[in-house]
Amino acid sequence: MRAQKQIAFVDMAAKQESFRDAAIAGLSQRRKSIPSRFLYDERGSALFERICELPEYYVTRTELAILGERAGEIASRLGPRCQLVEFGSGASVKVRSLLAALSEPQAYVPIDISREQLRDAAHDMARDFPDLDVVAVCADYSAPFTLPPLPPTGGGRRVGFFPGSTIGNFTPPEATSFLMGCRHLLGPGGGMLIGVDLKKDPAILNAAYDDSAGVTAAFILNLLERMNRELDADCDMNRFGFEAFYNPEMGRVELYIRSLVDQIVTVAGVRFGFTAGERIHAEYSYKFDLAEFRRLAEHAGYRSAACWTDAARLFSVHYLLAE
Ligand code: AVI
Repeated sequence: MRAQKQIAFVDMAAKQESFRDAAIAGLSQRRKSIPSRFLYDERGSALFERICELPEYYVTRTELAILGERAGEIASRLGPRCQLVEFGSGASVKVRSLLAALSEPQAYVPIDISREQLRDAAHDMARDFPDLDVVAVCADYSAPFTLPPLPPTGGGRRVGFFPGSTIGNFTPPEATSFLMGCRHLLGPGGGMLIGVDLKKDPAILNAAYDDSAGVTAAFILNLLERMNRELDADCDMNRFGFEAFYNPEMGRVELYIRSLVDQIVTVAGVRFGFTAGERIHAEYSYKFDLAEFRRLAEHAGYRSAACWTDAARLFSVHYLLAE
């Protein structure tokens, strides 16, 4: 048994872009848009958790099944005494089966923008994995940042964990620079374990992103309700709708808010005109085939070391090594 391990909390999120600035800048563009990271306020995060439980949203349960069923194989690829750095760790759920399977993992570094959830999750992880150093970092991992000094690896590999196909919410150039940034953070010999949603029958994708219970619609339209709550906006929710569809040419699901009528909306004292049918872009969710994702990883300076999928080939988990 190793000595009692430590838990540390590092706050690097002081200078976050404000929702007000992002909303005003995004709504001032010819093609209106609001960055998808603003979907995740308290209500948005709760709605996203409900999305993960939806029968149509295969993503979460399929990835969890791959991580659970292949935990042994994945652990032996990562090797003994590794440090896991999770980007966007949330409640630290998916990492558990992996940590439990790893041989003598040394440290877990959850990185998340949501301070309270990060603090709670770090304490739970330290309690449930008493042999692990837990270094929680409050930061926006999609913006450049440096990690605090990490405990020595004890000879193991430093591995980034980025589940959920959140990589698909970046455009491909953004995904490439994110992966390059991770490579620099993790250092020589670093690895990345990434969940990547696969291209498939568009009917499955359309159902997953426009579910019959309307939870995804509520999740996306919450951007307007968040503006009403936080930015003194006057969006009338009866005058906006939701639209989501798979665009096969671009290989992505596109999610929008649609104005149902000609109208003027005030947000933080600024007036924005909408024509009937005009859209606000809220999110992309890119889908890849295995070779496409490997090419993207190669551009970012990695080689593909292993890849696991479910039997129906809905989802993939890639293990990349820095070249
Ligand atoms: C977080 N991310 C991977 C989700 C996705 O599938 O792109 C976000 C989401 N948006 C609507 N449904 C789920």
